[in-house]
Parts: sequence; structure tokens; C-alpha cells
Amino acid sequence: MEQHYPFTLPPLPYGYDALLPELDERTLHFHHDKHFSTYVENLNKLLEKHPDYQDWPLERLTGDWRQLPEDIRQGVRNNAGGVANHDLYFQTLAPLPATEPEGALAEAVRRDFGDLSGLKAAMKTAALGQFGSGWAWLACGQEGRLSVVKTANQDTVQPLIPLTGCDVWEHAYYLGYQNRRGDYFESWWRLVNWPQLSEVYCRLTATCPRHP
Ligand code: MN3
Repeated sequence: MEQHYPFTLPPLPYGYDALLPELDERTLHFHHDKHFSTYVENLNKLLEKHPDYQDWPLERLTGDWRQLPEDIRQGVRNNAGGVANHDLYFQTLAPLPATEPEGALAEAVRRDFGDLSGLKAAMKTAALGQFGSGWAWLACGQEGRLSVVKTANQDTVQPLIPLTGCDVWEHAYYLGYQNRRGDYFESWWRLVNWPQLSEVYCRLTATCPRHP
């Protein structure tokens, strides 16, 4: 999200019923229009009285929150993270049918995880192993190295670049799955927009096929 204060809520990139049966309309409505929206509103409220930081892009707020004045430091950490993480979450899901990594990303998955089921297993372990609220991420590091990491609350994976993340806060799945985080993970996995991630990965690593 290339933005600075005042932040605005990006629209859901598909219909509220587009991810059925994996994610239901009510879950998407609450998750996007209430939870995501609240992070945006809270972040704006925090920065309202601090003009010095209003030109900081989101990536700087999430990366450099330690440099902020004490009265807004923790709030910006939580809410700028919430904005960045949810923006990526909704942008990197897509309606069924399920897809798979392509091109350079497919090769990187084989190199770093053996195969797609190896990556899925690592992601599931991270998603189920995150105690309490947080995220499991597929992230890109130096030289395009892929890794799976988990973060607590709304912390980001910086300085790694997140390709996609599974939100394991209960608000992401409780209406549809109650306490069954593993079932939610399986549904989330089927919705990952691999063609889009593949495109992002090849741009990050400058391995895109050249078009004449
Ligand atoms: Mn969430």
C-alpha cells in the first residue's frame, strides 16, 4: 500500500460472496469492513496530532515505529501493522479454483521447500503454532530466498518482504470455523492467489521473462 496519512480503506478486491464456501460473507464483512477499517481509523487518529509523521509512508511506520514519540509508538506499531497486514491479506486471496505457483516462484518453492506440499506443511505448522493472535507468512529475503515465519499480534516481517500471510486472529475465522484453526488454514490455502504472488516474486527478483 503506497500511502501516507490520511490512510483510506481499500475496497475488498472481490465480492463478499466470492470466496464461498471457504470464507463466508459475514466473516469477510466483519473482517474487512470492521476490523481492517478500525486499524485504518485508529492509525489516522494517532497521526492526527503528529504532523511530523504524516508524510511517512506505511512501510516506514511499520518499520521504524521505534523512532516515534512514546505516546503513539505502540499504537502505531499495532495499527500500521494492522493496515499493512490486512491490505496484503485481502489482496492475495482469490476466488476458487485453487491455483499453484508459476515460473520463478515455482522453482523457488522447489528449491527452498522441496515441493508445494513442503511449503504448505511449513505454513500450516506456523499457522497452528502461533500461540494466540498473529500471522503465518510466506516471505522473501535476500536473493529471493523464501521462508515461512510467524509474527505475533500485528507485527510485520520486515525487513523480509511478505508475499502472503495467513491471519490467525480468531476474528479471521471464528464465525465460520469456531476453534478449528486447522480447517480455516486449509480453506485459506485454497484461496491463495498464486498467479499474483508469482508475478510479484518475479518482479522482486528481476526474473520475469522479458517480453519483446
Ligand atoms: Mn485480521
